[in-house]
Amino acid sequence: MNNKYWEEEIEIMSREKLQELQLHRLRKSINIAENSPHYSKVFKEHGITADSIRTIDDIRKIPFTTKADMRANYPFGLVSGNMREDGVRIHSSSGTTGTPTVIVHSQHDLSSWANLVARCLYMVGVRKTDAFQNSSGYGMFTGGLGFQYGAERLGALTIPAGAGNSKRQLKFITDFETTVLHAIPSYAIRLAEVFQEEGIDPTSTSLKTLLIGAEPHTDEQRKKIEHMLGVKAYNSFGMSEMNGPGVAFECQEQNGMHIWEDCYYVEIIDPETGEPVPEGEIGELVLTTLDREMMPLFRYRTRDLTRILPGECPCGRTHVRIDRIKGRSDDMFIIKGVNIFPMQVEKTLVQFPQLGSNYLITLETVNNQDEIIVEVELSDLSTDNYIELEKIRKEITRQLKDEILVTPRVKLVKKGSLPQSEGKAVRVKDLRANQ
Ligand code: DLL
Repeated sequence: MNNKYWEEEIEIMSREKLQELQLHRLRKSINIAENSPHYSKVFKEHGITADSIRTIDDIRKIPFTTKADMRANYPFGLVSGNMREDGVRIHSSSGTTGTPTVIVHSQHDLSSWANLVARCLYMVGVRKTDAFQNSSGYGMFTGGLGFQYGAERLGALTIPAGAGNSKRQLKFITDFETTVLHAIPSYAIRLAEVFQEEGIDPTSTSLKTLLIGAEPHTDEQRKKIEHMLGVKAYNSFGMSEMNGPGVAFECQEQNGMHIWEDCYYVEIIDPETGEPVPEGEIGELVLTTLDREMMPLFRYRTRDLTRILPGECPCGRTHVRIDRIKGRSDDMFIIKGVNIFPMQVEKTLVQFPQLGSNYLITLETVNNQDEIIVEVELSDLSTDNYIELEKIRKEITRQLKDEILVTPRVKLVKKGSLPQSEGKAVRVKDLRANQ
């Protein structure tokens, strides 16, 4: 093995070879999925067989799979393998509305997933001599076990710290000389604050690499985290339906995330029409698993909005890069006819050193009009002077208006006064009458 790639042959494979591999694996996945109650029906209705797929573009003959399909088939209607013979682990995501979605893995699936995570870790320079600490919960959330097995596959010394208990996280970092940490971005900020509170300079520890993902964050936020913790932070993308982490990851160029096309077929579509968007344009990410045997998913509508970055990556990997996730099509809200994503608000707020990182967007109906209220915590760098604060508030309002085109009501609140979520941060509360 050379010292740049985990699997050189696959990571720098020519596009032509990669497509051949994709076609081969797509056909194989169709053969497998004919055994699932859901897909056997869908395939029959649409005349899909492995033989009907002659080129990789024929994938478009297969209808999309949606979260609603997964719920309608709860719990095992999309499973292709034999549950008791071949099923080895269930992951289930609660989601916000009712029925959870379920993913079942075979031994092969878990092994392939661990390998993908190891590939991501290796890509950002993690080696077997590193100490890897994971601050994700070890349960149904795939950030726990997903990273655990990936880091073990790589041979790193693993510290399965689990979620929360920030002081203990710090103790592990200093006592066990953690070099690589995995955290969701909102928790990485929390840890940086606890370092400050404890009077420990994070740059005096052995920590050098941070893996952040599982929730949307801006590049500005990443830079802030890097600065606060004195690390390089790499964006990590995935979702339970596609195993979990290990789907796409930034390389050391930190310019877009390579999506592992030997295991996932990527499409970017217009969420309204379902048609592919022109090359390089933003749309909804649609993914097909290519190396899963227990529960292949075809053309899964992720609802995540991104684009494929044009050009080749200087790192040499040939797998396409997707841009930082701009938001989810179901996260977007419309105020006074304008489409707004929470990330636009974050991008503006993060520019102000007087502000902390916790914020909440509330949508309300006042006198039959939609109102947007942005509450944001002040940082330690802020002043107590009312006149100064009012000036800052006005400037934030002005810049937000420039970014989102409607005028929000901005409220500056004391550090620690907004709710701090245990898991992924909740950024939007929609209290409008007609929602
Ligand atoms: O969040 C898997 C994961 C764990 C990824 C740890 C990375 C690290 P779910 O809970 O199913 O799975 O949530 C998936 O989270 O559809 C995106 O909307 C969002 N998401 C995940 N990674 C990113 C990211 C895990 N890097 C959903 N940037 C996805 C923005 C992300 N959003």
